[in-house]
Amino acid sequence: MPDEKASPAPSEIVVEPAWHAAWLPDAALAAVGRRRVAVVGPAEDDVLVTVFREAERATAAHGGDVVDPDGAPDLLLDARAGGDGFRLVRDGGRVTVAAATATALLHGWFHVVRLGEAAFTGPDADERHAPAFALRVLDHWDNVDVHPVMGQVERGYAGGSIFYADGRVRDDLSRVTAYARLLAATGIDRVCINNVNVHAREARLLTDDLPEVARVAAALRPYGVRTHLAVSFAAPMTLGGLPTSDPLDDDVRAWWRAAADQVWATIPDFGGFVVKADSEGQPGPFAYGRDHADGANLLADAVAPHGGVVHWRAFVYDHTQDWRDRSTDRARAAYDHFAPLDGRFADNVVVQVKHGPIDFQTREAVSPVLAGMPATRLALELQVTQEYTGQQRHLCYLAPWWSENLGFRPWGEGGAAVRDVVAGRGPGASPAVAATGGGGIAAVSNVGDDVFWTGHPLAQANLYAFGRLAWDPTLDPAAVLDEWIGLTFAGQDGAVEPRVREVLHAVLDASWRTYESYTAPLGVGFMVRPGHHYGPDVDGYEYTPWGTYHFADRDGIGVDRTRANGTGFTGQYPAPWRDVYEDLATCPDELLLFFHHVPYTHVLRSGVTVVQHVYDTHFAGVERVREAIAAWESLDGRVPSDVDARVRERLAEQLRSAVEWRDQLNTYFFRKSGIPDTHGRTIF
Ligand code: GCV
Repeated sequence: MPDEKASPAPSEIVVEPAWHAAWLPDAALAAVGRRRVAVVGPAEDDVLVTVFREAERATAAHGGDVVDPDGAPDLLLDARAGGDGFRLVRDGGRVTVAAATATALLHGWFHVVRLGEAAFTGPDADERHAPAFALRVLDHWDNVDVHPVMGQVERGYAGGSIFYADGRVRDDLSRVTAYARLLAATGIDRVCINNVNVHAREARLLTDDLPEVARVAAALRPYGVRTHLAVSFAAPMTLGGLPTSDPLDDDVRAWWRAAADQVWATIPDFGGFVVKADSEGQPGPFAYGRDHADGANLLADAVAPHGGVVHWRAFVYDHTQDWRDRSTDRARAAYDHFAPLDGRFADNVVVQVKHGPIDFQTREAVSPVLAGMPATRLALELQVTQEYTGQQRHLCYLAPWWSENLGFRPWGEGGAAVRDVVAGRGPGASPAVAATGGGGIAAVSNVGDDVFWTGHPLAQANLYAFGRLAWDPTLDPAAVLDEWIGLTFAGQDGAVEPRVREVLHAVLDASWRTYESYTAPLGVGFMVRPGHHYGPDVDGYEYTPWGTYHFADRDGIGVDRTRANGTGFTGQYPAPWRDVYEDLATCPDELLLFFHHVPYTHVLRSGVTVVQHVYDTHFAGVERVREAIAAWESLDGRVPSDVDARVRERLAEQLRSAVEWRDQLNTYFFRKSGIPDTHGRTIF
């Protein structure tokens, strides 16, 4: 056991052949595995035992050794230091990683793994590494039962849940621990294990099934990952038998306090609750004439004695709109509901805001809520699962998109960025927001019980990149991809064949823009098949209650969200964006149809008309997919055959689907406008 005098323990390492090793194949451990490694710290800490076992696993696979700290280790891992994160000191090729907690030490271990040989051969250094965000959460939209419409994992494209099977928590949770290991290697340390749409069965996780939740927590804990639950606002009624869930009712308050007490009595390191309230049919405070601060503070009060957090989602809008009503704008809804409540949320409430004002589209503006609540802890919510970005059948490396969102500066050049706001460092941040470090970041996971975890093997890169950007949002997405390639495709010597690296960059680096180019254009969004959201259907949502319209007619297309003539949404932004978006002349091309209704003949800043842009990008997008296929095929045996086969199958579907998108979109725009393609290409 690791203690002040660590010595190797008998190996209990289990090899997991049932699923793909993702970014932690043993080959990726080659550099550390060849060294002499020592671990010191409190032996009773479960996570320190994990660090020790990781060192054992690596050295057993690659011929190194786990040694006592006084046995001249090449790598000393020491959990007795102070400060946040971990400190890495390299002195003449000898590396010491020191941290105050075993979890931080584990993150330091994986940092060394990631660096490989460079960890030991680089110049002398003394570096401190700490995560940018205190809260780094993955949300699972997993149901215990298989939902008749949504399946087991809502918007899941990688099979069933890794947590549940046969209507209950799985007996064998070893895969959950393997998942926690992958997450720890990126720096993620919190997971919410059930869907924010909390159905009757899943609501019981909070009470009757708590011992089962405790088993999941125990499976995540060795890798320093804490468990959260999504709860139903109506739980006092549906589970507690009370006549109301009114947040100001004393019995309701007492019920939530007792429920929280029981949760923490069962799982002492439990993280907190996630709540989707008054949204898409979920219950909430509106039923009692209360607002979202009343609702969130009710739960915050219950979890506060335990140091718990409430992630309260800002995804609140009217999903029963009338398409004839041009004055209601879904994009406005979150700001209209939440910005007036700024300053009223308790210190342990995090308001979780989708990156865009609508719903995880391939392209939309950054949500103005992120700039409108300086006295509230805000979290940025991203979607790793590819609901609107190809459903893990299309290649779509999302890190460049997330990076744009994190780096967006709502107050203009020189001002704070979104990544500063959610770290509690936005302009005018209240002392409480600054002191807590803000609300951090959360994302919907893309993982299921598929052998490759993510359906498309290359969609693993998105999960990896989310974790890395959650740790350091300033990282370059291409560099993050390079890390992922280096780990995932490591050969036995720990190195990656140059051609493999080259092809993976070629097919992934720009894949988000490729996907954008053959789907909905210029920020207009949606145009997907209703319900499952896969494939094109330009008018699929046009006359529905969901509030996602493009207003195409024979002359033009787009949503007028200006203050001058439209819904006034542009006014929710601070300067300069409120004016940049308002003015056709300055609005960025890629968001033009998000903010303006324009004629098809409108000339973009790029110099081409809107309709010609649609034709050009849709033809080009399909060509990019063909190039990706050719590049992948050129690998010819350089990647494992199971990965190769799955990727080829997905690429074939991507091409089929991209052609369908191209032809439907081009034909739609041609039929509406009657304007031919200037290059005379085939439009049906
Ligand atoms: C979990 C979108 C998705 C829903 C999801 C919702 C949300 O509307 O289509 O499946 O529900 O977002 O984020 O709550």
